[in-house]
Amino acid sequence: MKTIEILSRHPENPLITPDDIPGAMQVFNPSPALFNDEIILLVSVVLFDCPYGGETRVARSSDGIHFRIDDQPFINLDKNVYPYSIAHQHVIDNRVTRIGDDYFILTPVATRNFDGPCTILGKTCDFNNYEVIDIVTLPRNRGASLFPEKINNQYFKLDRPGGGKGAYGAIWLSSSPDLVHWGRYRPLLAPFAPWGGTKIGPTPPIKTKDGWLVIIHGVHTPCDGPHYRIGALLLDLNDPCKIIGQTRSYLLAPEAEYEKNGVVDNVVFPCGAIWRPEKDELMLYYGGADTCICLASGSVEEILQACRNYR
Ligand code: BMA
Repeated sequence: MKTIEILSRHPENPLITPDDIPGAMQVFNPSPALFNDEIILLVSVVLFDCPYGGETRVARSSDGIHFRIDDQPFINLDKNVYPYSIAHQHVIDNRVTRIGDDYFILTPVATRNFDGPCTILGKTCDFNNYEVIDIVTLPRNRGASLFPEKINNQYFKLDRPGGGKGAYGAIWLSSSPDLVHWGRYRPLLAPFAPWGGTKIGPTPPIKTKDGWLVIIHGVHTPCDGPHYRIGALLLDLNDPCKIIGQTRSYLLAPEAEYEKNGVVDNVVFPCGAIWRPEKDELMLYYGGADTCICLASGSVEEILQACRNYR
């Protein structure tokens, strides 16, 4: 099994490293959005003087390659306000989805003494002000990702319950009339051998003519520890419970030095991607070895073909 050769790494990778943020040990797992003429990344940052938790910063760029990074955290949960009083300070790995003029953000937030991360829904219209909305998953749930529009008059989200040490993490689907009350849970995809047998996780679906394209990560754990790779799924446009395509192999695996060696070795980790239909280009920003931020890009048409043909 080898990488499906569609995505190319940007020659300036890694685009963002801890050297770009004073006091940072890690800057990783970016969630991308197109905002006006800029590419925004919500980046996960761990500082040396806050070793037990990470924060989210906004990075902004006009060319998608060179980023300016805000010097303050973007998401500040008020620990004096119930229920956010249970939130631990680890606020990373966001998934952003634009719906209308708002950008909705799902954040898996660690909880102290409350059984692991639950997902908080918030929103912004300018990437300066963050407004918290509610907790929208029970704990042990990472990677929840919203679809960008209603389907049959309901909002949909992908979830990754389970996970954690020694556990098994599958992808589920749920729907909601208002983004806050969720139900009609449906199992979508179980972990699969050989490269996603430990756990898998979603990112926000991208609408294409052939179906909802979902970039996923898959984890395989040989004796040298977990290896994180990236693949894709294709879901039916009208009935997203139906998987109509899937890459058999992966689109990206830890092969470059900055993906193989870092704070956590052998990790390429996606939290979303930007599609430029006019150029048939997917811009996949991802974390390398939980240490830096990288870009790989390639043809969406070829990724769709790989999904349809189970390549
Ligand atoms: C996952 C998350 C990610 C991280 C990955 C690899 O469980 O914690 O933030 O990139 O593990 O360490």
